[in-house]
Amino acid sequence: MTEVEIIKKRVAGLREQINYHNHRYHVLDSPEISDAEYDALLVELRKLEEAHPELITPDSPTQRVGAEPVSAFGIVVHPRPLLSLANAFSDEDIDAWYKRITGLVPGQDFDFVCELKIDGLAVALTYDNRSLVTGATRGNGYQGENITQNLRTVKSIPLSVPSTAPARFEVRGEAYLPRKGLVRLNEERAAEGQPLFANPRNAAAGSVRQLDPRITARRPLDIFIYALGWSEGIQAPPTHWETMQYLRSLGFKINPNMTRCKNLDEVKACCHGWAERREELPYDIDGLVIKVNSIALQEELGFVGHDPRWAIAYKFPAVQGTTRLLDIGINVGRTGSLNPYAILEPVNIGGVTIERAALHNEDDIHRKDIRIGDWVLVQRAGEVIPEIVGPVVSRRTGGEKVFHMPAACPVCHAEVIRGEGEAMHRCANTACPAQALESIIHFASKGAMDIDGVGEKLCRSLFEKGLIKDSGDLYSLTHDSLLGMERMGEKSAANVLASLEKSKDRPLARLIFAVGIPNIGEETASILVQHYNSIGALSKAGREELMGIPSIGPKVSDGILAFFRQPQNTDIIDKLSKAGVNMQSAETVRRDLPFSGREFVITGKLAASGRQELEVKIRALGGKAGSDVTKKTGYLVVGADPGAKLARAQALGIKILNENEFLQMVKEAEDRLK
Ligand code: 0OW
Repeated sequence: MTEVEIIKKRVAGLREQINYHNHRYHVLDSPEISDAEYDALLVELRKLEEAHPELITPDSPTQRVGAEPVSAFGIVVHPRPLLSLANAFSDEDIDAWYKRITGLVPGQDFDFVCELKIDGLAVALTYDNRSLVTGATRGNGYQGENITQNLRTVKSIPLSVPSTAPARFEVRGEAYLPRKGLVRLNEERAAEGQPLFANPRNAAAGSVRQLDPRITARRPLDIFIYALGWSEGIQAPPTHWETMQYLRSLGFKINPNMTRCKNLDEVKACCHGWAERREELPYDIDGLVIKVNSIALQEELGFVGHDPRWAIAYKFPAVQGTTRLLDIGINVGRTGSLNPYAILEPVNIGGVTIERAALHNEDDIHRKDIRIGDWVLVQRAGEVIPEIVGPVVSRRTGGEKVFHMPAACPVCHAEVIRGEGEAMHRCANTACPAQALESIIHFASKGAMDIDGVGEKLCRSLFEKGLIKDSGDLYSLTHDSLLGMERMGEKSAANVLASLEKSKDRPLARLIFAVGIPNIGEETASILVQHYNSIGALSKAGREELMGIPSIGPKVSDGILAFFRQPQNTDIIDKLSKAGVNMQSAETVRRDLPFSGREFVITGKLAASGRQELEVKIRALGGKAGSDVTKKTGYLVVGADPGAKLARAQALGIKILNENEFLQMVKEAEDRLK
C-alpha cells in the first residue's frame, strides 16, 4: 500500500472508532473508554486531516463545530408537515379520545406506545446518502429555520448513518437541555448579567437558535428522536414500536422510557406512574405522548387540522401551593410594555421553590382581585413560570392593598400610557433605557428600515459602547467609529455606511413602522400613509381624524397621539430628518377606496358640517383634501359666500358641488364601504 492509502485507511479507522465511542457516550450513556482515550483518537484524526485536508468529509467527527455565525437563518420547507398534538388533561379525556378513534375504525384491536413528552424544541433532521444534510426547527409545522450548523454540534445527533438506513429520510425529535445544564447555563448568565432562562424549554430554544454555532456548541444540548418522518428506499416497519427500534439501530438516541401498552388501562397506569416519577428524570417532561402503535391504523385515522387523530398528549395536572404576595414588581419589557410580576414569600411547590409568579396585566390582577399582602394560591403547570390562581380571601386581614399601575415608567419616569382597549400599559418613551436598544434593533430590522449589516449584535455593541442611544444616532456613525467595533474591517464599515445611506430612501410606511409607534405594525403603517403624506402630517393628526380612518381604532389613535407627545420621540424624528431620512411619501393614494385619486377643495361657509369634519371624511374615503384649487382638483364643494376659488374652479371646468350634493356623495361612498 502507498503511504496515502495507509493514511486513508487510518483516517477511516479512526472515524469509525470515534463515531462508535461517541455513540456509546452520548446516545447510549455507556462509554467503554475514558475521555482521555477518546480525545487522543480525535487529536490523531485532526492531525491527519490537517496534513491531508483533501481527506476531510462533512460527516467527519472533526466537522461538528466551526461554521461561521449566520446573520439570519434560512427557511426550510418541510416536505411533510411536522404536526402538533391535541391535549388530554384527565382519564376522561383519554377515554373520549379512545372512543373517537375506535368509532372511526370499528372492529380494530388497538395497542399503544406511551412516550415521555420531552419539554424542549421540536426539530427535523434530514439525511441524504447516509449524511446529515439539514437540521431545522419545526417552525409553524410547514416551514422552519435552517439550524443545521447548530444541530451538528449536538453530539447525540449522528452526522452519518449506516448503510442499513434509507437512501434519503427525515427523523423528528425534541432537542432539550437537561436540568443540570440549565442550572450551569443560568449561573454563567447571571455572572454575565444576562437574563436567565425561565425553564429548560426556553433555554433549548435559545441555544439551538443561536446565530453563532460556537455558542451552541458550548451548551449541553441533547436530543430524543421520536418519529421517522418521510423516507425513500425502504419499507417502514408496520408499527411505531418497531420503527423506533429501527431508528435506534441506525444510531439515533431514543428515549429509553417508552412503554408498549395493550389497552387503555395500561396507558393510564403509565401516565399516572410518570406523573409521580417525573422529578427523578434529569430533564423536564410536561406529560406523555400516547400513540396508536399500528402504522396502518395511523394512516387510516389520518389527521384533523394540524393534529394526528392517532396521537394525543396527556398533560400532567398542575401542582398548587399557597403563600404570601409580598409585593408586585414591574418589568419594563423590550417593547416598552410594563409587565407586573408577583414577589412571593418563597414556597415549595411540587419540589421546586417558587419566589416569583406571572401577573399578565392590571386587568388580570383586578379580575382575580389579587391584592398586595394577600395569601395567594399559586399553580405550577409543567415547567413554565408559575401563575397566581387567586387570593385566599378567608385569610384577609383588611391590610391588603389594591394594586394600580404606576403613572410614570419605573425606569425613565416618562408618561405611562394605555391605549383604550389595550391590555398592556406601556412607557411612551421609545428612548427609555429599558426599550431603547430594542427600538434601535427594530428600526434597522428587515421589515422596517432594512439596514443591511446593522443587526442585533452590532446595535448592541454600538449601544453598549455609547456610540448610539437611539435610532437617530445611527446616521451619525462614522467610518472611524465603526472601525472600532469588533470584527468590523474597512470593507464592512464601508458597507454599513452605504446601507445606512440607502436606507434613507425607504418608503414612508417603513419609517412609520420603524420609529416604533405603539400598536402600529406594517399593515397599519401602510394604511396611514394613504391619509398622511409625511411624518409631520401624521404628528399633527387629531384623535377624531385618526378614528375616522377605517380600521384605525382608539388603541392605535391613542398610541400615535402619545408617541408624538413625547419630546424624546420627536427629537429622534428631528435627528432622522436632519440626517436626510425620507419623511414624505411619494404617492399616498390607495386605489381601492371610493375617493381614491380624487382631490376635493372646500370653500365658503358650510351649514350642516365643519370643514375639518368633511376633510376627515374625504381622507377616510381615500381622497385628498386640498387647500387650493389647481388643475389636480376634482371637485369644489361650495358653501355660502364662496371666495375666488369658485371662479377659478369654473374657469378650470372643475365639478362644483353644493354641500348637500357632497354629503349625498359621501353617504353613497360610505355605504359602498360597508
Ligand atoms: N415532545 C415529545 C414528542 C414525542 C409527534 C408525532 C405525531 C404528532 C406528535 O417528546 N415524544 N412524540 C411526538 O410525536 N411529538 C412530541 O413532541 C411534539 C412535537 C411538536 C409538539 C410536541 O412538542
